[in-house]
Amino acid sequence: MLTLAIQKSGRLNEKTINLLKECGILIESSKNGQLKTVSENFPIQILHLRDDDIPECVTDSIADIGIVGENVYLEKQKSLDIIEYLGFSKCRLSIAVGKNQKYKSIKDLAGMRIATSYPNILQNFLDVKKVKATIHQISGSVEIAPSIDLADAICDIVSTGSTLISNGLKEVETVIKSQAILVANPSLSEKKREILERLLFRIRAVRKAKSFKYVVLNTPDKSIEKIKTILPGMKSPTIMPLAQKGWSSLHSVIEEDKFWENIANLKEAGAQGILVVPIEKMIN
Ligand code: PRT
Ligand code: ZN
Repeated sequence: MLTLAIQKSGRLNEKTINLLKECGILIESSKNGQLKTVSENFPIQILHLRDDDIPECVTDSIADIGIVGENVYLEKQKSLDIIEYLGFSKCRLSIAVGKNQKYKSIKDLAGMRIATSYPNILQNFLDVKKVKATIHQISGSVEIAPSIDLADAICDIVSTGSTLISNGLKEVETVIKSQAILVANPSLSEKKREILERLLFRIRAVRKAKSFKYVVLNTPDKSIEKIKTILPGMKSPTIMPLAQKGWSSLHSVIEEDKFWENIANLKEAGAQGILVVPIEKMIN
């Protein structure tokens, strides 16, 4: 049995549970503050924790693996194996100053008081940039620190940027980019590693499927070669004749982020009736 620590509630929770569901792993949700739940159909038990406690729990082998924001993992300075970047809960840790404050370069941070909940990451960043500033560690509502004269700048998590704007701040430096990651204790037993590999296989199939789309289109036979170069597919596209002579149906997969770039090329090559369908799982 493998023990996975996940966030009990908050921004990571729903997406983590969804990922497990998409991997076909059924778990009970943590009702009535339950700390531990067991999967009905996969050898895994779930510890429901505050995200800040996850790196330490995995380090201390209370959990074998954990899903946590890279920002929290880096701040806690624990030495775990990063097994996989999961692509959700993307954000950045940024430095912001008052919107009317003059700011030309990072040197302008010298001598400032910077409020943050991420003192370790910030100190490391300032050291690398050779800037001397004072770090004020506060645990919440960092964005109001400048308005109550507790700090001259802040270093906090930014996603859309609207919290900064509504507090009269402007983003001036990105300290790190972050997303949810799967971390593991470096000394897992052989048996646990096997279960982790099975889990990872499923996570990768789900994630890969999300970045591809299944494409079905009709094409005049004379355009097939050209369309094949635009849509190479996993091995090569499937081509089937249509009832109408001189036409074929072509099935292939395409990377989601290349789709819009290629759609004009497909039309230009003569493709018609283009259908784009989501893929649930993708295994090479
Ligand atoms: O209770 P627990 O300790 O488990 O949770 P928490 O309150 O410490 O964390 P939570 O649930 O807020 O966030 C969990 C993780 O989600 C973070 O560690 C990040 O990895 C990630 N994440 C992604 C975010 C955001 N986006 C985010 N926007 N974490 C926080 N924010 C906050 C930010 O602190 C700021 O107050 O949202 C505000 C900024 O958002 P924008 O969209 O206005 O820029
Ligand atoms: Zn937290």
